[in-house]
Amino acid sequence: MLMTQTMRWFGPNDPVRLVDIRQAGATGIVTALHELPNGAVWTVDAIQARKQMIEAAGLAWDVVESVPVHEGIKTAGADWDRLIDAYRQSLRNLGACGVRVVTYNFMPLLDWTRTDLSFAMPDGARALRFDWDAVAAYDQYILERPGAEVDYAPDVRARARALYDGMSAQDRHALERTIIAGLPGSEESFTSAQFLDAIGTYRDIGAETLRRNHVRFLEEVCPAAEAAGVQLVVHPDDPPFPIFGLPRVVSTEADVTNLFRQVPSAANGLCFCAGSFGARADNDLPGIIRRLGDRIGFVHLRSVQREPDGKSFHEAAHLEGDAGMADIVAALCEVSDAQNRSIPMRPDHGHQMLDDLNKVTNPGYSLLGRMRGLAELRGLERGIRHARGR
Ligand code: DNO
Repeated sequence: MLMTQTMRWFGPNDPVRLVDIRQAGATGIVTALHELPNGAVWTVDAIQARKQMIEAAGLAWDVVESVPVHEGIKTAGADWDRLIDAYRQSLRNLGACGVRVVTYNFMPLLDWTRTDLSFAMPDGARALRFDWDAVAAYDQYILERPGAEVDYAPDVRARARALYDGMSAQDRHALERTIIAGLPGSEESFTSAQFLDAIGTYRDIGAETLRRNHVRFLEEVCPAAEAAGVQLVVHPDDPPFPIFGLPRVVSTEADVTNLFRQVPSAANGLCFCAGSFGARADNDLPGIIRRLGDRIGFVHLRSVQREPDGKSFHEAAHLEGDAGMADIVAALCEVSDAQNRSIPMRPDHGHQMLDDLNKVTNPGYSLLGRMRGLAELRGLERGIRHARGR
């Protein structure tokens, strides 16, 4: 069965309109009630109102991205019970409204992180980039995180110093905003002072504790999700390794397999993100799909081009870069056919290109680059199926 083509939409304030998404050829929408504060219950009325808006445009609300997991859950703080109750209630309300796939992540403090939102590609388009030297420069010389230097190899430290010294005050400010002010869809936003403070809340929370809190969260909410007919799909860490001394525990196939082993509920699923997993060369992307296919409830398709230092990357066009998109889509075709279901996918991120270069856009979420990506991906899927005779 063909994948269900969706696009992310940030709600009524998104400069990309529902009619644009429909013309791009998607049938489904991926969105959230972004206006609600983290930890609030999503009411049936609010969900219904958004759903009607989407349906009035001839589209379906296929996936929620995301119902945010509050920091008080990630850190198992004092407010745990109230936050878990609110989360369960939001899932019940979504299920009652017929919205059945809910994405979330378990990254401490920061969601996805980049250092450059306007990296020039050879064809003149602009891409998102994550540069480890720039992270090191920010961490050591702008954030001035105590002890940061132990996280960087001597050659990285030397390059970071030179990078920082060559930056104007404006460049330094821009780097800071890019890293911590919150990219589209992010759940938190900080100043450097607030960020440093917040990092302190993880002083006693290493990877093991964070994993435990994640399992506990799933044990508490999966039964409610199952009863509501909702699948929770965890989004992998982006990038898939610790940054700023904060643990990240959903970075590899083993991390995810472990979660499924510990919480076997059918409501415990995966949002397979080719870009996030793909930033690590040791993640076998088609293999993850083949082995964990029955858990995959949603797919983000994009391709990163890894850079030689093993940490940095930029976002290539959807069929270029290191992902190996043809093998990924072929594996998805196998999984969906074996299970006779249509898996919702969206073209993730996209270059800022053509007319969008002259517009104010949400980084990674301008229309034309994603429309190009979706067109290429749907062609790839049809081509693979045609060659296989189905
Ligand atoms: C970035 C997105 C992430 C994702 C969250 C899921 O473009 O893929 O922000 O939505 O991590 O909770």
